[in-house]
Amino acid sequence: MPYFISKTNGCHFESVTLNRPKARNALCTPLFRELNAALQRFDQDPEIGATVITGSNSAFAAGADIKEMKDLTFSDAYTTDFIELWSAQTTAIKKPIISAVNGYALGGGCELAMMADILYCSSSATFGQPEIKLGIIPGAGGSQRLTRAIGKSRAMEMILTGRSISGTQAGEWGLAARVFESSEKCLEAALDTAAEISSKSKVAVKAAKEVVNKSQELGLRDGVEYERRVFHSLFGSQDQKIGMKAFVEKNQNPAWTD
Ligand code: CO8
Repeated sequence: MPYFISKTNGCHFESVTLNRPKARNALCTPLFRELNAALQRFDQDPEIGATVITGSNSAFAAGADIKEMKDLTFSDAYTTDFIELWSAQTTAIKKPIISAVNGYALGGGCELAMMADILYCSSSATFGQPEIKLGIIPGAGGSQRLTRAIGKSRAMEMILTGRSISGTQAGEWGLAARVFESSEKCLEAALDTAAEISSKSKVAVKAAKEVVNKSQELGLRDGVEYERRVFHSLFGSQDQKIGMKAFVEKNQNPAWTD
């Protein structure tokens, strides 16, 4: 059985459903290899504008595969750069990724959800970094992305105790962009947003993702400077001409070409 089900939606965006139900979608090596290979494929496909990643109603992903990791030695982890390639590849994707989180998003599952550009969840979702209970710490960016999303004190409490929070709380704390009353509504909204993003200029969407992500790495002055450079460069695109001409001509549906 494949580790995920991939669906092309009207040729414009892709949705990936993690599919390892017996292990609550635990992220074993073959699963994230396949997931990254698919994300890279979509990234290079000119027809596709965005990707939605989701799991089942009961589990987005219950973390890295503990059974696979339990006998790992320091030497193996260090020499093979365990995890590094996985998160480096996921975060190198240039087109928008939306995570639709229902059920458990724990450990590496929470980290995968946070690697997405937009995070939606249902109110009953469960987010947590329970690694401390296993004698380890988050290893795929959880300590950094969670802290940036919800602040140091809340992230410390979650990471030091291993306590989880609900989807409702994730919305209140700013981890999720939007919270829905059911799994179905959450996925539907994620697909709608992916469709909307896919209808926009691809060159502008790519540039927008790039500059927002820079805000996580650069200070304000350098970030604003970076944004201005990319903004200037878009005046070299066809889509800038097409979009502004369409506005002036009161055309609501510009036909993007870049
Ligand atoms: N790894 C391996 N197997 C798992 C995992 C997991 N993370 N989570 C669940 N399973 C398996 C269980 O072992 C069980 O298997 P079996 O039927 O063979 O006994 C099956 O899935 C069902 O699990 P439960 O019976 O426990 O199901 P419940 O519905 O009672 O509970 C929970 C669901 C709450 C999700 C529970 O399974 C749980 O607590 N899982 C572990 C959560 C966790 O600790 N996650 C953190 C893992 S460490 C991590 O992610 C480090 C991140 C490093 C970077 C990321 C790299 C990929």
